[in-house]
Amino acid sequence: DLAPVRRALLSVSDKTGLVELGQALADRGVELLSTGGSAKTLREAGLTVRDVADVTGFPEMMDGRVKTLHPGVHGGLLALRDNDQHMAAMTAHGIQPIDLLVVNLYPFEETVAKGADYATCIENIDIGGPAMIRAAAKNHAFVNVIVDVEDYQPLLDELAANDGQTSYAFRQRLALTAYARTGAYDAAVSTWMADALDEQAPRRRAVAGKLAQTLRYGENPHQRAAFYVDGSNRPGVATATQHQGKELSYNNINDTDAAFELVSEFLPKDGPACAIIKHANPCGVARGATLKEAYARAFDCDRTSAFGGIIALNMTLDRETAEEICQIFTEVVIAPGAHQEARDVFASKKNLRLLTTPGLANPAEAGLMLRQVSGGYLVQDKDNGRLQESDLKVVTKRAPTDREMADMLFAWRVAKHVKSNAIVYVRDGATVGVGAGQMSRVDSCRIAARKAEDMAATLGLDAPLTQGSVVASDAFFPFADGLLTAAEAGATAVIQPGGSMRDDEVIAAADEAGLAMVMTGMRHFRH
Ligand code: 93A
Repeated sequence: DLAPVRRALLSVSDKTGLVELGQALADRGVELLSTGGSAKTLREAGLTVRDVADVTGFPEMMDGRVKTLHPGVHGGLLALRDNDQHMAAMTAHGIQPIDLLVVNLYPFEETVAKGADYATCIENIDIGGPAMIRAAAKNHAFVNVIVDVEDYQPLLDELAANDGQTSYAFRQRLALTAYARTGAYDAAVSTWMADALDEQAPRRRAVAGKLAQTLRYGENPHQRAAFYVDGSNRPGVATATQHQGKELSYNNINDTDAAFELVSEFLPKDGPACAIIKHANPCGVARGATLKEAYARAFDCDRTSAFGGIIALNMTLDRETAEEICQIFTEVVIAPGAHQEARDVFASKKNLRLLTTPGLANPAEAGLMLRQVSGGYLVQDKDNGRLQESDLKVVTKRAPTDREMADMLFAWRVAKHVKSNAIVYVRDGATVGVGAGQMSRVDSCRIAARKAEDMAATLGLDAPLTQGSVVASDAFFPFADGLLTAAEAGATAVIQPGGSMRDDEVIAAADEAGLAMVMTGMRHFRH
């Protein structure tokens, strides 16, 4: 199953390593064919190269849109070397076999990332490159296809080990890499275009991504993992700059994303905010007069869980906040910027990863969410639901006070980011108890209240901070029991979707307990 490499076609946008590869191939006696810019680079290095135009009998035309799209190229890539008819066709039409294709595509993803205009992005959609890659990959029984600079050296090693030939297994792996690349490339085009047209219909959006990073392991050390980016280039963990600390792990990426999406609910113009995440759930979210205070108040929601957490801030990290954060062990801090002084403070904390983004995420932006199930994917719109005070319906005799209203809106935004069943107690713009991921809503109410009691003991308070708090529930209370648990914990106002068969019972119980309650008409399940 060894196949010789006698003729190579090199057509690359990224010229890194091209001359070295060309030289090594030429040294092995391989004939080099090449397209305009690649041929020029090779010739300037003193190598002998034949122009593809010479093979096709056509000049490169239409601004390079048509260079390699010709039977002289595709026949040479696709012909089965052990098929007499194919070989006869080659002879009849003067087509010569191409045994090695080296292509890297027009930098479409990079062009989009730079914020290029529509026409520039269109011009950077490579057509001839993917066509050749797919042809060569299909014919991997005989042909080698390289799409990544990283594979140049392995190719040369393979040729060296096999006297100028490659093994079938080697070519198979190259073909696999090649199809992964063309698949991701077209997905990037599709994602860009869907964004440009603001198209959200799942059937018009491709689901794929580009490998950004091979991770050390997945959720657990025995699971392999990788990070793929979709090319949409939104502010977030995928596009953040890491300033220090070890490489992000799978769980770090997942939690950092959760933290950043949550804190992005709070615009800087409304003041500093901080979210601390553990296991993808918030264990503290708060506003503050300063960023340091926002962090300290978020920390005070659940100091035990915050240890080893992921912190997201909605403003540029300052020195004071950085010093406060350094008091305990934290895995990751993400913020839309960090002052040099703050970075200096972190410099001694070698394990702390600091990420900065060009801005906050836009929680109102449309997008898709993807989840894998056995045998398929579930695709849905991102939960970008957001409410104003005017969207809420007061259903109790007592209307909420202004303070309760502000806290309810805060609690509702947090609840959207808590795994169901989600219960969030908030007082004065800070969570004071979070109940997450329970199968029963009443359990979430109890757990959140109990956490507040534990914190009261830690902080030496007379009463838990749930006294005088408001409570948000991500879905309706099916019975009055959850609501009554919250009232017992000291909550005075409730925000919930409503829509239960027993809404009347729940409203009556709220009235009896003297609670104010508003209904949102919107649910925020998150699983
Ligand atoms: O515009 S294209 O889609 N039309 C083609 O026929 C074609 N053939 C190769 N782009 C084409 N290519 C691409 O040109 C390759 O994928 C590669 O990225 C680039 C190399 O061009 P040059 O050698 O002129 O720098």
